[in-house]
Amino acid sequence: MAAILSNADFHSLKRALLEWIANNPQKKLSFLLTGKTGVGKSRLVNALVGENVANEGQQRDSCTNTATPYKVTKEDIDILVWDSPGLQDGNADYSNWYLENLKDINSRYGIDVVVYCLKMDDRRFYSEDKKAIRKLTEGFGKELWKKTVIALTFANKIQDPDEIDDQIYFLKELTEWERQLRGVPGGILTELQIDSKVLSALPIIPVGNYAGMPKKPRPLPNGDNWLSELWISCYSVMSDTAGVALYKISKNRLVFDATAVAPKDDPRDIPGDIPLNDRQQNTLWKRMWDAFKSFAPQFIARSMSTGVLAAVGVAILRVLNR
Ligand SMILES: Nc1nc2c(ncn2[C@@H]2O[C@H](COP(=O)(O)OP(=O)(O)O)[C@@H](O)[C@H]2O)c(=O)[nH]1
Ligand SMILES: [Mg+2]
Repeated sequence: MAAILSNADFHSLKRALLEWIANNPQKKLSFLLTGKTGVGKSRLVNALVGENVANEGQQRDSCTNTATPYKVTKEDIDILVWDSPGLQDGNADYSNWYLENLKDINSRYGIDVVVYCLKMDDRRFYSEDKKAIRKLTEGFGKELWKKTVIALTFANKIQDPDEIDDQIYFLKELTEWERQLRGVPGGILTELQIDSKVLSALPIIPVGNYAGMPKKPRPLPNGDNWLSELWISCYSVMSDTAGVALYKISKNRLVFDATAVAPKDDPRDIPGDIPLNDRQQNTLWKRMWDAFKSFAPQFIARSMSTGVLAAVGVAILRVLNR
């Protein structure tokens, strides 16, 4: 069988891709974390960024704090984390103030991804959260949901109270959250008339760190590695240039390992590895290739169909990661 891509082609494609990544114009990444105090925003963003950027367990209560982001620089990219618990505290004056503040941040710095945190083991979807979701939509427009990931935190704590089957119970709880968020009819986002395509693409990701759990690392009840899914979901909703910036700050942690499911790290630490399974690897390449291909017309022109390149793409990503 003839090789679909010659060695020389493979190497020049790899070089072109590396150069394109290195020349990515975006030098900052701006994350907005929102959700009630104590839902795990700080812990989640630390895991995502791979550094202790936000102080876990600490309350940033005063109004002045939202305007000051947590900051860290990685691979020459300034990472800004805006932490806004104030939208969900039920105080209408405050939440208006927070919203104006966020709009100001957005116009000055841009927000690359919004992570809306809800505590999965809460027995109910709080009206404060529903109000905050309405407010955010009024303030930023429906487009906001195109760059949002909904994180269901404390997912590792979900256990069947009847002790019959944790996995089934977990999937039932997940379905119930999905229904309350984007169910037709009845989901809050459906009520807000967010475009159905945007809604079906909106990632709703159970995430769970191990704090407070027995020290044994544990995957989610459905066996997923929550960090990998969170990472690829953020990558998927970001703009092309923001996605490359996220790839750059995470490159050393990405592991192209189809079999890895559960985080291996000490539960008390920020997880190191982000193992990507086959599906996640393909998602990464597909998005990256869509953004990159117009910079590599020579490869498309020379009898290499997009399909062929897509097939070798993951192989190239693996090589880049060595
Ligand atoms: N079991 C468990 N504990 C968590 C999780 N996320 C955060 N925590 C703990 O919950 C507390 C509050 O977390 P933090 O990130 O500070 O919440 P924030 O107020 O939303 O920023 C901390 O003690 C965390 O260690 C999670 O997913 N599972
Ligand atoms: Mg916090």
